Amino acid sequence: VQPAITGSGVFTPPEVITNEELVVAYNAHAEAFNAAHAGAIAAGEMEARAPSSPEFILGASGIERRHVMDKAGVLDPQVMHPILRARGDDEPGIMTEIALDACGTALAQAGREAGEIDLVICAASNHERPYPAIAIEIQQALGAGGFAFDMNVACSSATFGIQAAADMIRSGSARRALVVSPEICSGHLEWRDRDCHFIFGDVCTALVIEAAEEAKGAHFRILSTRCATKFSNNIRNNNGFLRRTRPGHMADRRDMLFVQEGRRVFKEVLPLVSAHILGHMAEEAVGAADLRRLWLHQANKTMNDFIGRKVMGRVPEAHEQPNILQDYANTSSAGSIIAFSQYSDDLDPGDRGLICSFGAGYSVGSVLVERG
Ligand code: CO8
Repeated sequence: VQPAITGSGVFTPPEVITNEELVVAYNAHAEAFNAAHAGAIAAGEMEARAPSSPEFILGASGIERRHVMDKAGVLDPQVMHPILRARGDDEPGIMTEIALDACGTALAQAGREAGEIDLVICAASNHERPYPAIAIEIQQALGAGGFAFDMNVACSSATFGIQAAADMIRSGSARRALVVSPEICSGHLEWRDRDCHFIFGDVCTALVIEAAEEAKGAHFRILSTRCATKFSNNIRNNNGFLRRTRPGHMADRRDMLFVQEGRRVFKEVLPLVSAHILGHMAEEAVGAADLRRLWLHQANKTMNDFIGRKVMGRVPEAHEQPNILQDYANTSSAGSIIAFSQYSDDLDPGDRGLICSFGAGYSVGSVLVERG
């Protein structure tokens, strides 16, 4: 059995925050913080919060704006996080809600009903609860059969999810899968930290994966997948269930949100990813000239430019390595799938491309596909 991607969908939250709006909110927060702690700052006991700027953000990352589930809370200098309606245990959670939207689009593209799905993988970097699995709630809300489970490999969740689904379809344990990545990064970002306040946005992507011979229309055959991991603390989150067992755990909440050593990540991940993609291509006897497109993880434009150059052996044309991060920011595992979903229609049968994620872990996942 040759597995294939037969449908893709992206749910994009309607609310947008531009860099300019973000910086106004952050700078107001920083000014208020500095005023409130003027004494301690003057005495050298505390560091003043320096202002952010739209120019820095665009130059350092390539991000121009991001979509979020709640703009008002994030931009309120007194709040600085999204405010989302609390839901009862008997109503669908917010991750399920956005997953249904993205799955609906993917199913329509594949020409499939939800009842024909027998595997749902919710592959994301933050699940709103540990159990019951979000994927099982999505399975029920859709009316899908079979089985469902959650998995988390941070930014690489979607590509690792594609590998898991493709392997299960090949082995016969599932016939037709949805790999869905609801990423509500805004709930997990420290918007009061200027080093990272601009990095993330919210979105949900979904893919239908089934045997190529069952595809009803245009599709992408999954030729091969390759996943790799290497432990690193440079991107870390300590918000696990054991947190209340740590003495003084409520005093400092900072490490329960997203924390990273951005420069080190940048330097260490680039060679890892370039070597990973080149190794995968060599293994499959695929050369740069055989690839029409790279759909890369969407964290940073300079990072993608570097990887594109290494992989292609020249500066890639914009259409060969499309970025979406200027509009979405980093959406964790969803980034490369948004790029794939928005920039794959124009490929011709037989054209090949490569989806690649990378992120915390570290993890790298690449998927070599061919238009069917
Ligand atoms: N405005 C103005 N100045 C600033 C700002 C700002 N907002 N922020 C920092 N500066 C200053 C710094 O203080 C520093 O000053 P100095 O040189 O005096 O110390 C200077 O600007 C340079 O700062 P950096 O070295 O931090 O800046 P860089 O140019 O290296 O860019 C980036 C920072 C954009 C973070 C860059 O390093 C980068 O993109 N790194 C890789 C990031 C990455 O790929 N991370 C992967 C994370 S994704 C993942 O796997 C986690 C998934 C979990 C999901 C989480 C959901 C929330």
